[in-house]
Amino acid sequence: MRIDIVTIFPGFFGPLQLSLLGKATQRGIIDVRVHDLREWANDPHRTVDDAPFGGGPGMVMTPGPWGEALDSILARAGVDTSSVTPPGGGTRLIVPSPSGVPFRQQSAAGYARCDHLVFACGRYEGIDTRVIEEVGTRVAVDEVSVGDYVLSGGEPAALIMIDAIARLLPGVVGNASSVADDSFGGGTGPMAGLLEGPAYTRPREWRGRVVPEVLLSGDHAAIARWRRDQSLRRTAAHRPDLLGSLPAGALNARDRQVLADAGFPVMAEDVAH
Ligand code: 6GU
Repeated sequence: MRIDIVTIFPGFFGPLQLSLLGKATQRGIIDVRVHDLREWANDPHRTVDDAPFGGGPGMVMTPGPWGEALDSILARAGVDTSSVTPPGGGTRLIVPSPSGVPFRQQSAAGYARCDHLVFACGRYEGIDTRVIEEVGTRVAVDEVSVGDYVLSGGEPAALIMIDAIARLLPGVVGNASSVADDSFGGGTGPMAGLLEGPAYTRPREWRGRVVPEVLLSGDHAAIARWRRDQSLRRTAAHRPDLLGSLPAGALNARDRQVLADAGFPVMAEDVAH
């Protein structure tokens, strides 16, 4: 997958050379290019922002440099500029924005099927909206938010999205099933829609705290049931909203009992909608 990033802070993307993403680059699975927007500013001060029309605080990024940057990157990538790319392939432009559509595990899975992603990182007050409109006549554009809080710019949001997308590409994460079982993994397995429970490793006892006996029992059915109980409790405690959006029939009588014992009674009607 080719990934182009346009930013006024190229140094922000140093972390892409580390860890899993660094390995994915070395293996040729992702090819990340970071571009400094100011290369396309044509005044001596390399200006990229200006005061908002209509007044208000902060600055808005000017359309000129953005238009030229994106033209250049899309042309170099051989994008057919005459038509919008269909979803699920080709090139997409992602504009991180607190006003965008929510980024979810399913969004990451969709982007992981693209050949080429371009991230346009603007500062918090945003990019002149005509850039998004105009480029959107030539390539699929998504304004995307990573959560209900405000960041100072799109860069950390782009890092988050690139990490979530890249780890879904074949060969990036060693064990494919560790991707499928994750919280929000979107898998169709028994844990679909629930948060992951706690994990333990050696030593068996640490600072007087022992590993739950069942995990040492070798009884795979009992271990699976215990893990499901833990997932249910953690989901109820941390993300009760997720329990409400489980598909009908996702919770059996035992699951309901576990939730009731934990103080989160779930009525049959709550899950079968
Ligand atoms: Cl994508 N950008 C900014 N600046 N703030 C955000 C965000 C994005 N997502 C949540 N907050």
